[in-house]
Amino acid sequence: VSVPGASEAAEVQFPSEQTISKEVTILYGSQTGNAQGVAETGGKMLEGRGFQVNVLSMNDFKPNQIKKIQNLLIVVSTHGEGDPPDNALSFHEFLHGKRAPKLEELRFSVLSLGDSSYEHFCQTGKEFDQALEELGGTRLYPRVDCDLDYDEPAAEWFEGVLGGLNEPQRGNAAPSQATVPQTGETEYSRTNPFHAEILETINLNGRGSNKETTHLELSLEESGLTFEPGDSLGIYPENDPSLVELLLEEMNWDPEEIVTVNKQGDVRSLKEALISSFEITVLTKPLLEKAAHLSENKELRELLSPGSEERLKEYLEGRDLLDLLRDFGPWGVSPQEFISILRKMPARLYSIASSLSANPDEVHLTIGALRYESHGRERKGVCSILCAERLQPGDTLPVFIQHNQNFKLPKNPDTPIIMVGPGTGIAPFRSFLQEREEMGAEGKSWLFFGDQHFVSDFLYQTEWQKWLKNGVLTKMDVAFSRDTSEKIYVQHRMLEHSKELFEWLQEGAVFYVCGDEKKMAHDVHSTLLEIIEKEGNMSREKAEDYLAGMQQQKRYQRDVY
Ligand code: 2AM
Repeated sequence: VSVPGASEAAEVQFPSEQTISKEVTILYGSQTGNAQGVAETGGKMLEGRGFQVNVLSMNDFKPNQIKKIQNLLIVVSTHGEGDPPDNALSFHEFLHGKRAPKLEELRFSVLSLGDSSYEHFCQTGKEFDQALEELGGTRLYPRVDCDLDYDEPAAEWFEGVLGGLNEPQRGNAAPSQATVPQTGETEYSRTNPFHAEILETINLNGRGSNKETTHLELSLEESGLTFEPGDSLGIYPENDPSLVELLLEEMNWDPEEIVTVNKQGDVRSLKEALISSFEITVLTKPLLEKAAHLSENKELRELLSPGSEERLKEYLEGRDLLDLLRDFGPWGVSPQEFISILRKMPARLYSIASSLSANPDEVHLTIGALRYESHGRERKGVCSILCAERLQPGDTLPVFIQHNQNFKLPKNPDTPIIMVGPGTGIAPFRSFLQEREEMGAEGKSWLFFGDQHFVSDFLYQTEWQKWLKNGVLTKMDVAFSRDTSEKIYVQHRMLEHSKELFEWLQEGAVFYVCGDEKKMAHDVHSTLLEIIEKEGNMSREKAEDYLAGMQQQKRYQRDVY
């Protein structure tokens, strides 16, 4: 047994001023493309500062190469119940498993993306940070956990990292004072959205449907924006003006009072600010903590005290800012003080439903309207209801393209594809087939679609029929769950065709799933395993390896929400 003693320690080389490695590896784990975007933007910044930067998706990185790396940056998001994104799974497992090497030479830092309205906020980032520390790595800058509004903290983290990279001593570097030059924003982006004109809005559902699905067409003319099938469109929506009215009445505030809405000092009327600049429909623990400083109310303090975690969780569920204001007054606070504790209006991402080659200068979306009742009040999805109820052709929306490398058509047009997309999950597959038609692709394709009723909910029905007829689509199976006494879902259709489905997989088909994460994607995953197990005569463990292998080869891709 070798005990690390003085002699060994002395062998560790501390990089001197001259030997600071200029090589930086940035690994991202990203489901929707946010972390990927941050990694790429930050990577460019570091390159501009003279570093040799390699930006990679975690599943494009050979884990045992980590021993050769000196400077590692991790940008990773968290999903569902604190889960890593699909493309981070294998690397995450590797670092937490027996094969993980000692990493005493490694300098690292972690940026985690998350949403503070979820219990397991930034969990995956925290786990990477801890694992790298336990393996012996040294932080070149402390981990930063970002909420939905991640642009600024991410830029600050990269600045801090830059300081750490330039620091020859190991150990936690102090934040760098150097400011990152603001890149001239000539291009449209997340932080500089394009105002896209609405060309058309159509309700895709027929009479008698329980659903309202908006087909939205926007113009990208003169934006210079381009996208590929599988990418998403980000939209900055507006809050419901009638909800804002209620807030203003509750607080007895003047809608026309002028307030400052950001660090840059932009001003607008309070009413406008509440409509377009801030999130008012979601409560988070950090928000309540800040609000507790603005109210004398004892009950709010109690709710936040140790031991009340369960009650707090229950309170946050399904309530909004109006509930908070009503429940915990009186508020001796100015509008300016109050809005400064709110989260910035977050962008909503929608999978793009059209192909640029089929519809130049346009982008189409498929948006399901969200309405529900909670705590005695009707609640509405911010962006989906804006699109369903208030948008007219000629209006504009601030938008940006979110590239997503995790959901892409195979490069080879001959590769077979299997697509599972119930409900609005159908969106990217309309884009896929439009693109394959334009390309004259010859590969087989198979679509599974499901919704409640055949008559009212068969989204884009005539388009699939056209593609079945002209051969762009080879096979289609549908599952209408509420037309029969027993529910039939897409995964039941998959099982009915398990033999053929497995044959397609064996031929190298790429399997895509888009739509609801919690139930549908989970059940489709289990069904896929069941099919592989049965048709491939494999044990459960072998089937899991088979599916993990597919994931590694990017032949199992998910766009789930
Ligand atoms: P349901 O509403 O009748 O339960 C699109 O929303 C379709 O997905 C609907 O037909 C819906 O059925 C169905 N769906 C609901 N839960 C599902 C699950 N766990 N797996 C697959 N489809 C599901």
